[in-house]
Amino acid sequence: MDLIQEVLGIVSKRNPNEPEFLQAVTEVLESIAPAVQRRKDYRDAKILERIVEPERMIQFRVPWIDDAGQVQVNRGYRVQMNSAIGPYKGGLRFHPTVNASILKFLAFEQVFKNSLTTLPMGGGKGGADFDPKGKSDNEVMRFCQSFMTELFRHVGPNTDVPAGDIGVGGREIGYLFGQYKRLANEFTGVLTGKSLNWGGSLIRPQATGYGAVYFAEEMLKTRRENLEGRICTVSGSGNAAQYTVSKLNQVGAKVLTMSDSNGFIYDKDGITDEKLSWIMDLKNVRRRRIKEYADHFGATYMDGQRPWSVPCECAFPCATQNEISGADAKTLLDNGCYVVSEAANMPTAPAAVDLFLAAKVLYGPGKAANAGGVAVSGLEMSQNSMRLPWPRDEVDQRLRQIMTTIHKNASNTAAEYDQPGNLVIGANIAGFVKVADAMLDQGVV
Ligand code: NDP
Ligand code: 2IT
Repeated sequence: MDLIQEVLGIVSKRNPNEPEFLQAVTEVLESIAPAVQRRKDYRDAKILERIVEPERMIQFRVPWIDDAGQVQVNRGYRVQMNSAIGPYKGGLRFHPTVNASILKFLAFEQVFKNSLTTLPMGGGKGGADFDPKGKSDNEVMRFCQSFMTELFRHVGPNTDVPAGDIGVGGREIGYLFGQYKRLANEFTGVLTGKSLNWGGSLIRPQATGYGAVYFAEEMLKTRRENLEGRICTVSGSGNAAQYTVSKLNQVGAKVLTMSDSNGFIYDKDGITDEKLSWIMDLKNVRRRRIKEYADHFGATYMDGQRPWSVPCECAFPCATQNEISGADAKTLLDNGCYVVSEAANMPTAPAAVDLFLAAKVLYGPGKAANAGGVAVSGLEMSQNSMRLPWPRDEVDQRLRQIMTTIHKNASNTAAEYDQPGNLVIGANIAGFVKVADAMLDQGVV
């Protein structure tokens, strides 16, 4: 469709040197073309031209003092992409690779993901090129305080509600919240992923991983199968990966791998709950490298490699963008992998997505499969508004229900557009139509 290429041309011209943003926009726009074809009102209202442009983007200096007394300077951002269906909502990423391209791709994906959750949340993302690795707790605290000293004027419980992402977990959310409360002089649900005893929701730490497994179960149900006894590979060893492994163990699957940015471990006996607890302590408390698992448990460690060469039936990428290349996808398929559920955002490179779709494996794209994290963030917002926490079972039930609904919606939409089983098209169109209709209702803004 000419319009799609025309808009992609504008995006690439207006955002030079932003390959991740262009990749995310290209994937979404090309797959929603049939929906745009059907809707002259979308074309007349220039929905595509507007949806690719952030409503607002803030970039700011984050100065802080390290333990040696030296002044350090990082760059902070918040991308407020779309607020048609609710306040901006999305995580903060602290990682040395963070730049405008990465945050805009994440914010763009978030718009459609949040729409799929059925909850009233717009899309945003933020972060900084700060590397928490090797920093003391005090350094992380001073950084977070400085970051929030600027961010606080741009966020609020009805405006923009950040949460965690890579490099931002419970510790960072605590420091950020403390500084917000001090500056705004109010105790309010401005962040999600808070600790339980000061406004957090049960199941939020687990939600991304549990959700990605629930989504895989929904995909398998369409073939009257389940995860029991399935051989799985997982990448990453952070929040998303840990609770993916935990839920896979609960449903009787066997997980062979986990990784970090240095390499992966392969445990042929499976990463049991006991071994996973050890990893959680290693990663969340001692903050060390996954390699130590191999030394401790006598497993294999592959330096500088990703886990996709290990034969599996189900793959759960839980680390970062573009971590499954075309060559990795071919290896996975050759080895018999037929389920891919993305807990990470955009972990599969375009050439690999094409291979998965052509092979007609059960492929759950991130904006559907990892929506459980932000969905429970939405439930945390509801509980904060009511000032009433819900029990664990209630939140878990709602998470499961939301993942089932997302799968059904993506699956039905794919069928409606004559692409049964193609959850890329299904999720993108279903997420898009709700936001586009809201934009139409609200006029040219
Ligand atoms: P964490 O910081 O808790 O963990 C990130 C993990 O990924 C670590 O094991 C890290 O290794 C690894 N990793 C990060 N960058 C790279 C890289 N460039 N190459 C190889 N490995 C890397 O983050 P999360 O678990 O929260 O996030 C993981 C993914 O899940 C991200 O894509 C995120 O956007 C997505 N996600 C997270 C949600 C959440 O609620 N937290 C919700 C939805 C999606 P190392 O320690 O060596 O850096
Ligand atoms: O990518 C994501 O959906 C997240 N990092 C979680 C966002 C949130 O607001 O909970």
